[in-house]
Amino acid sequence: MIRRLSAIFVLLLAAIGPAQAAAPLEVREAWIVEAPPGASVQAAYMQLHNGGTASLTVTAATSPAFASVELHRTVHEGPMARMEKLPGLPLAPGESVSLAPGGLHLMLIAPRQRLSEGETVPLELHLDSGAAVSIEAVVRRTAMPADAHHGHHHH
Ligand SMILES: [Cu+2]
Repeated sequence: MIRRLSAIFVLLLAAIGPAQAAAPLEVREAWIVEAPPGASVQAAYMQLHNGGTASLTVTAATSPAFASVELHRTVHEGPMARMEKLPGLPLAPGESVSLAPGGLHLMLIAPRQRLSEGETVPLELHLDSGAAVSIEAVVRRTAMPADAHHGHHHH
């Protein structure tokens, strides 16, 4: 009798757990710019969509392949471009946001090893709700003037 009750309890936990962890954030086309040897930062881009009925905010990101990850925006001031760190990226219900070259990006700081074209890198996006969304970004080779310049310091 006791054994049967505990089996039911385990089933209930299994049913409740994933539902609470689910996040309405949809992530597509995540990719990372292949960096030259010795580069200290790399940019990641992706399409974000809030498929839920409530607002959400991406508050942080992490990756086991990098020491830290920041949310950045490239700001153009005349001929100059600089990057600023954002505290979070809010998405209204149904809203889509592009992280794309020359604009919003994830700044991947201090790679633990050099990543080659075609490799996939796990990333985790953390939301204000406490949920996290795990994605994989593929490394691509491309010319990237705006977000990979050297006038940017992380110390
Ligand atoms: Cu940046």
